[in-house]
Amino acid sequence: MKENGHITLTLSSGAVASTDERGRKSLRRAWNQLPRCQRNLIILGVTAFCVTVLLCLTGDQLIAASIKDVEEKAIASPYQLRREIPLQNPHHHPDKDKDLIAAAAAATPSALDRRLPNPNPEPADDKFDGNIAYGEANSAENVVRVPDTPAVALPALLDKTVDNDGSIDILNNVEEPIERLPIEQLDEREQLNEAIRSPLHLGGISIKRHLKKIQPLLAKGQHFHGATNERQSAVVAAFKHSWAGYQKYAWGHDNLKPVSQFSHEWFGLGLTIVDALDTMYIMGLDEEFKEARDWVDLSLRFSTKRDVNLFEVTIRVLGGLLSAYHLSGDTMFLSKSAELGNRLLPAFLSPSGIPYSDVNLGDLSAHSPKWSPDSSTSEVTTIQLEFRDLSRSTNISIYENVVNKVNEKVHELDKTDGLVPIFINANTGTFRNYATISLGARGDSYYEYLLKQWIQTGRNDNDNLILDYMQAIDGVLTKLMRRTPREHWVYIGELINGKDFKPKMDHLTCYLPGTLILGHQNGMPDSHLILARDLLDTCYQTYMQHPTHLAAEISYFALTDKEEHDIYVKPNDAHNLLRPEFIESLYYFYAITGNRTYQDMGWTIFQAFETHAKVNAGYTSLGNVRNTQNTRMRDLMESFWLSETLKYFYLLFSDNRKEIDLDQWVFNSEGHPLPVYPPKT
Ligand code: DMJ
Repeated sequence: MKENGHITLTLSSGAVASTDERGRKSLRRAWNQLPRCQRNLIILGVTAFCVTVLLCLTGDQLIAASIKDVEEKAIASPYQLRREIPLQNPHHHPDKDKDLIAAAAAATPSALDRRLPNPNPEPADDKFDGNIAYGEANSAENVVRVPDTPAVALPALLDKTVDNDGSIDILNNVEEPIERLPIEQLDEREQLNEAIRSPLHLGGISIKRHLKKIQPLLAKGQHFHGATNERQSAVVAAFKHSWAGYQKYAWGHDNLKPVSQFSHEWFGLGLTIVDALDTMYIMGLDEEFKEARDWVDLSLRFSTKRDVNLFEVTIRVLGGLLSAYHLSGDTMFLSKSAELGNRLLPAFLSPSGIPYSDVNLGDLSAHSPKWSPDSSTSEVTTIQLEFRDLSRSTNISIYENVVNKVNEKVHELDKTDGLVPIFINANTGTFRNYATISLGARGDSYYEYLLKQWIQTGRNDNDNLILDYMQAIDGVLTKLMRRTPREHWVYIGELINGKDFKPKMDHLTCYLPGTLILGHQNGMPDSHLILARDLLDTCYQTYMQHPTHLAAEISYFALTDKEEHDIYVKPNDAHNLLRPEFIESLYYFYAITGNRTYQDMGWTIFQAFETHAKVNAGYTSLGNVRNTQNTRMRDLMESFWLSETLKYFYLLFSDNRKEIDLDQWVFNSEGHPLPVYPPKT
């Protein structure tokens, strides 16, 4: 003890500093007199002490600086964090990082976009000339965002490596992974927030790594042999003609304007390419598919700060990517789907869980439409097939959970004999009072997805989905179905204010015969089949009664025999947008019955499109189907022409009516086939 005390004293810095030569010698002597093992122990202790002091100071300072930096940036811009993190990495090597970023840039511009300033920034006045303008920002109160970076987000943000999906691992040299709560152990709201904060992650790790982890679950891909007869070849030729015009004049843009030979932008997501992927795959257009695939891989970006419509992007882009993934087995499509799925999730941050209609994919915020506080009922109920498929494909439940909640909410609301008003409020979760009831615009695919979701999930008995569907079709039969006075055409009208019958039917409603026969095939009552047949005939009439053999957007029906025609079209409703619904129904009738009459009906209409809609650079929408000499070309080739109309024509004309087996696949509302899953036990 005494010796220890002496040593302690002589080692104190002040004493050492004032000691003379003699003192130093006596100190050395005293040191030498100590037993060797004691000296070693002391050296070890002092070294450990110094190292600890050094480490603590440096480490604390580093960690403090790092966390402060992260927090400050989180407040300023919560979703840009990833870009900044490498700069705070104590292990990072600036030159190496530069090289890695450059390599990633060469390989994946889309990934680079997420980390470097955009070389082609969006013009400040971001205008849209589409049907609906989604460009302007909403007022701040109406916009929801995830709260700024809480603790759960940090581990995910820290766990990164530069890989093909563009994420960055700052802990490259650390052997032990950071401990984090497994994503499925977070409560649902936290899972939702976590997915939104880290759109390049799945389950807390990079999407790519997650997909590697679930390798055995991944899709294997399907084989298609291409056209086998003249009609199918004619459809393939129509597809190629459309594609060539799009490639030449609108490549990478949403749509083609085939008359002016220009592009049309809506969401800036290359809609035509993504929507057409699975059609090309099914048609066996390998070269075109490969080119489109590479565009998706290298150029499809979701990080642009731009409002998009949740429903449209879900059915066209998410549905298109997922379908391309299932058919081709290429996981790049699943990877893109997962990022997009995460970026769409802010829509579900509403108080009720009913999604907002608009999402800003780059900003990760969501809001109601600018023109109304309400979402369309069909839009919030026509995202479920896609979000569920994303969950089942990635083994991450959050996507399915949020859309199941929408199902539950809507199920609980009061309806009119199973029929729903066409507007619903995302804040209150209730239908708009006195809104119209319609199986056309804003109502249509609510009914379609009740049946198709039930099929997708293995057709469980007593599932609310199928109970609601059956009740709704009863409502259609009792409240909306009528016959014309002379020719007895069956049609589905609307209830204005939820009660006053209007004999108006959108072309959109012509999807219903197909859905009804699909339901009948899956056990629904014969009354559904009878309605399906009658309605199919009427829809055919809406084409055949015009000299162009093309249907108008909206048809009206006589209520009494005093009216001149049983079916008539008003001048403002006489346009044709190349819509698919009737061809879709013909396809279901052929696929389910094998009756080739439906093929012949489809062939007549295909030829009408060839005659009136085909132009040098593609196929165009028309302003007037009532006069062959004055069709008034409207100059837009919608992406659904490629994803749906031509796909359904092609499948309708197939010699093999099970080219897509309806027991194994369910088409989403944009014509993208997704797999049917076995029932959950
Ligand atoms: C497509 O985008 C989808 O079919 C949607 O469900 C309704 N509208 C168009 C086609 O008409």
